Order: sequence, then structure tokens, then C-alpha cells
Amino acid sequence: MPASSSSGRSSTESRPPRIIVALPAYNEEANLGNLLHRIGQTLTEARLDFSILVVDDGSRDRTPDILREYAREWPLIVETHPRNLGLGAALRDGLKRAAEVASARDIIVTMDADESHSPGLIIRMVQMIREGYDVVIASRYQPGSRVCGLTLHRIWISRFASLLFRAIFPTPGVRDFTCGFRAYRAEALRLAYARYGDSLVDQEGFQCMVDVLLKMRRLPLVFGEAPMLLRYDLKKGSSKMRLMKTSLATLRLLWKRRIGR
Ligand SMILES: Nc1nc2c(ncn2[C@@H]2O[C@H](COP(=O)(O)OP(=O)(O)O)[C@@H](O)[C@H]2O)c(=O)[nH]1
Ligand SMILES: [Mg+2]
Repeated sequence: MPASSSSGRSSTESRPPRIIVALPAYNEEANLGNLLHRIGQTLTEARLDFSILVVDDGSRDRTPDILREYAREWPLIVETHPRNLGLGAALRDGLKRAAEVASARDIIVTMDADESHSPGLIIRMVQMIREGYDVVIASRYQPGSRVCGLTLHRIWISRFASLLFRAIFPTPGVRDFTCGFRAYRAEALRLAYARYGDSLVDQEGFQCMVDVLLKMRRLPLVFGEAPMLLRYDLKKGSSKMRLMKTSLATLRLLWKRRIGR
């Protein structure tokens, strides 16, 4: 049974769902201010109730100043790690805090803090959750998807990853296993925490994203994808993902999960 129909609580709540946008951020001074502004503007124009939750993972640039500045304008929750713990730890703390502050009908969105993910797509993802999906992935592999500014070798590695995961972990509705831009029905995330506890996010590096999905696919949830316009050309600064390290860690994870651990 999908998470959407597993609780009677939701129908008794009167306030409209709130969107909680969780952003892991590490040294994102070049992108964060503009992104926060775009998220705030987009969701305000769409008349959606929202909060933005940023996990500042020990940034040593102006990221904390930007957060202080934007907290005056937008509903911002900030979690700070005194030192850099990595994307896995940021996602772990961000999702957990978001699940704690959310009520059953709320929607939790994760996205990169680097401006390559468009806030406009949140509207469509939220709509899909309202239609009944429990988890919606912004996907590079749906008709209508487009990728701008990504190097060819990263495009091919991502495509290879998609084919590999689809072959080994076929999941109805899912083609893009690695993208960090997702929307979760809060109730679905709670179900995942009830099943896995804190081990829901226990991978250190960038492979944490795919791992959450591999765990959630075992639950009775409905997955869907929205075609994404990936604007890698808008990203200022270089990628923080170490390609070789992440690829090897992802292959190790794939093997581990394949043999059921
Ligand atoms: N919290 C935290 N976030 C990180 C770290 N490294 C990267 N990120 C964030 O993770 C997201 C993805 O990183 P990014 O450089 O955009 O990777 P790419 O899009 O795959 O090239 C961005 O929002 C980064 O700020 C880290 O060590 N800690
Ligand atoms: Mg990115």
C-alpha cells in the first residue's frame, strides 16, 4: 500500500502542506544567495507554504554570512557542522531534521546548493506528490529532460550508472538513481525511518543518494520521475564530487546491496 493511503491522520489536518527544501551546502558562497532567492521567489509566487533547511557543513567561505542575511528575508532553518563531515553526514542530518519538523502531509525536497537544479521544477514535483506519488525524482532520463554544460565523460558515466542500476535494481518509475534532486512525501520518509532508523542514511560520500533509494525501493511506495533541465552551466565553481572515488564507492555499494547487506 502506498504511504499516501497508509495513515488516516492526513485527512484530519486542515493546513495546506508545507514544502521543506533541504540543501546540503559546503563552501557555496558563489551559488547559495541566488539560489535561496530563486527558491523563495518561486514558491512564494506559487503560493506554497515553505521552509528552507540548509546544512552548512563546516563551510569556510562566506556561506554562513549569506545564510544569516537570507534568514531575515526567508523562513530559513540552519544546521551547522563545526567542521566538514561530507555530503553523507549533511544528508543524514538534513533529512532527519526535515522529517522531524514535517507533519504527515508535508513534502520534503532535497536539491544541490549549486544552482544546477531549477527551483521551478519543485512545483511540478509537488504536483506529482499531490497526484499520489510518494517519491518523485528529478530525472535526466525522461522524455523532455535536458542537460546543459556537463562534460561528456560525466554524461556517459551517469548514463552507465542509470543502466546498471535499472538492470540490477529494477524499480517501477525510476531511471535516475543518482540525482540528488528529489521530493519525498513526509509520510514516506517516516515509513523509511521506521524501517531503517538512522541507518537510512549511513553512506559517507556522494553514494548516499543512491543508497537511500535502494533502501526505500524495498518499501511499499510509489516512485515517479519529472523530466529535469540540468543547468550545469549555471554552476559557479567546480564540482565537489570526486568522480573516481564516488564511482568506486558506488560500485562497492551496488555489490553490497546486491548480496543483501
Ligand atoms: N554538506 C556538504 N555538502 C557537500 C559537500 N560536498 C558537496 N556538497 C554539496 O553537495 C551538493 C552536490 O555537490 P556538487 O559540487 O554540486 O556535485 P555535482 O553536482 O555532482 O557536481 C552541493 O549542494 C554541495 O554544496 C560536503 O562535504 N558537505
Ligand atoms: Mg550539483
